[in-house]
Amino acid sequence: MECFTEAHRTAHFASPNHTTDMSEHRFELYAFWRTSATYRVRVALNLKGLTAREHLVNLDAGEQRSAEYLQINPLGGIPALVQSGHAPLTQSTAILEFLEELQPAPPLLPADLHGRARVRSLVGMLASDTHPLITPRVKKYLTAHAGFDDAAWRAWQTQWFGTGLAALEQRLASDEATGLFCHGDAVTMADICLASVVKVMGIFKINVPDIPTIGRIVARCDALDAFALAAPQRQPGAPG
Ligand SMILES: N[C@@H](CCC(=O)N[C@@H](CS)C(=O)NCC(=O)O)C(=O)O
Repeated sequence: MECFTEAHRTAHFASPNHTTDMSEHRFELYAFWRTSATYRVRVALNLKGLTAREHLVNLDAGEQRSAEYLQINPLGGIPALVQSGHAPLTQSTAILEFLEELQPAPPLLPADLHGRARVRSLVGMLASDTHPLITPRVKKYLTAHAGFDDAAWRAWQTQWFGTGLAALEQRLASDEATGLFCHGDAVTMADICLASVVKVMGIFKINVPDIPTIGRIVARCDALDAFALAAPQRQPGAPG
């Protein structure tokens, strides 16, 4: 992919419990600074002490719909993760599962069957039922075909962020499995997806009221270096 700008980044957090020699793994991450789904992969790479060379796919310039990028992800979504010698991996949650299996420590899923199902369910609420509604391709369609102006788009964002996060808040606040994080007291994929949605809400200045459990969990995530270093504003290409 010659047309995308390269940006080197290195994870700074080698887990003390690594079970595999990671020197053999080299990844290329097709990314853009503000994308929620890319943030998830950056956090997971950081937590697992893995590194990737980033290639910037500029969403504002529509590069995700270029012929070059559509060869990597025919759906035109960021991110894609490529491990040398293998086909591109798309879908951030599939990439999280891949990284979890590749490098099990630290675990991003609970040890028990029902716990894993709960975490994956929380992930689905965020990554499948909330985030896809506010992507650029949805905005492009609504603007071109449904007469949406900026105010209508903002109302749409507020509606779907609000619906998703209010339901998640209700679930987290009422479920005894919730701990310091979404599931117990250790970071899981659910926290990564939660923080990813809250990050992009911040970028678009959408405020969802009355979500104290979510607020305290995301604050705890943000205090961890693996999350802080993945913050959109700290990525190459972010506005100064
Ligand atoms: N379900 C996909 C979503 C990928 C996706 O839509 N990413 C957004 C950025 S967060 C994107 O690239 N959108 C481009 C567009 O909508 O045109 C995933 O989790 O990887």
